[in-house]
Amino acid sequence: ESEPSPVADLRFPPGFGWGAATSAYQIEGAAKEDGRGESIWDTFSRTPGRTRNGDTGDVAADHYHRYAEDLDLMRDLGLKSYRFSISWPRVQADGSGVPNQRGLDFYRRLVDGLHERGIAPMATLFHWDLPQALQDAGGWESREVAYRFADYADIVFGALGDRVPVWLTINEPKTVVQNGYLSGHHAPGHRAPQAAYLVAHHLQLAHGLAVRALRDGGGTGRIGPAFNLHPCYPADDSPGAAEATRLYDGYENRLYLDSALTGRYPDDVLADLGPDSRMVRGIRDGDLDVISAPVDLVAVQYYTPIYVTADGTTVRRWPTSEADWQQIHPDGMYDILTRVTRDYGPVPLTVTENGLPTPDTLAADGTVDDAGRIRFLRDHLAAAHRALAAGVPLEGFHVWSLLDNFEWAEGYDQRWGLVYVDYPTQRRVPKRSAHWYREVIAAGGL
Ligand code: PNW
Repeated sequence: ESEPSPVADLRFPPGFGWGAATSAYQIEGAAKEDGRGESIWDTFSRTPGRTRNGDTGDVAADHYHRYAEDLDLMRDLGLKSYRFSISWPRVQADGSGVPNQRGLDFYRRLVDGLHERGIAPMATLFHWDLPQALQDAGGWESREVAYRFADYADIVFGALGDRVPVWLTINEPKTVVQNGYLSGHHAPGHRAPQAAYLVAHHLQLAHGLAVRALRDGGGTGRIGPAFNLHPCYPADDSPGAAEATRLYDGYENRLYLDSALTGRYPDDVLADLGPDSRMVRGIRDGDLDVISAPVDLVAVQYYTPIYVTADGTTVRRWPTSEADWQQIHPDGMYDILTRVTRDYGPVPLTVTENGLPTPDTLAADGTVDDAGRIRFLRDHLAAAHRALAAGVPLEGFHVWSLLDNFEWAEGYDQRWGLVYVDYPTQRRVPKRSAHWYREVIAAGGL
């Protein structure tokens, strides 16, 4: 394991957005404070059997109270960009109606603290914590929720728009579809394929309505979607595998990219869903114009490739991380970034998540040695650098995650942070990877 030399061989452009990412429910805690309402993740995580060890985000990394200390950690790392999410039920407890000023004030303090430390805020409007009241009214299966989201976005733009240069609309619509409505291992925990793709359409609609709300409100910030993209490769050389991979790619990537960036849903996916599917019946005239409202950037989250066989199942090709769904394949970063640029043109891209869980422990000498994270990030940054060299307009790279946090159904067992959180004491300990990342940022590359 060699540490980087102070002079970088792989230089990133000046102004590159070296960053780290988090989300509200995963770090904030303070679940009942300052007028916060309940979200579907409160309900889900408090339901026995849904999360590992019954873990919830009630306390998480207690960031709501410790944000000032966390801002200092970011400054010490030398971050240029910090991606966080805004909790809708802190802003509107029931997902509609008058805003809760105390909730907005928290994000104002956070954003001001970032500026004071020279870090650019990047705010995600929705990272899965839907107000429970809206779920009770049908959740994302209800078209109405997309309009409620636009109202919420408008409130947030009004409160913070002057201080947030980059907005992301919906975090990973695909994960809501696949985990929330197909496998059911995320909130709201349904297994309903017909509902799932209607949800996809309403999430895309919500994205477009929020873009429109920013423009209509005269907002000066930039805005875009945040997609987790999976490069899909055939598992073998058979024509059947190639064909199955194409459709798989439609569901994983083109469903979201095509609708948002070209104003069309992919024909193969629509045909596969069928004209009587709830999604296809739920598309109204004009929806795709809303969904494809011009964006300023596309946020790309890359974790793993997928290898598809002729019968449409998947196989494992590379070693996995502690997350069983994650195969470690840095070339996938290059492939997915160059593909987005090739297929959708020169829209600016930023990597908003990349990382892995490691089996970290706090040693007696107070250090945390996560050599696996250093190797992983080095290899993925090198792949991102190759994409830059190939002409991809890549603006930044955000490690998932700044802090160890509530990893959804996996609870606190998986540690994804650059910074270790000792949950009993809430002490923060920068891991070896954090020290390494600080030097990468200072050197401007690897
Ligand atoms: C993302 N997959 O979720 C989320 O945006 C984060 O909140 C989460 O903590 C992080 O990645 C790590 O899981 C994903 O199956 C969930 O490929 C599933 C997948 C990818 C990302």
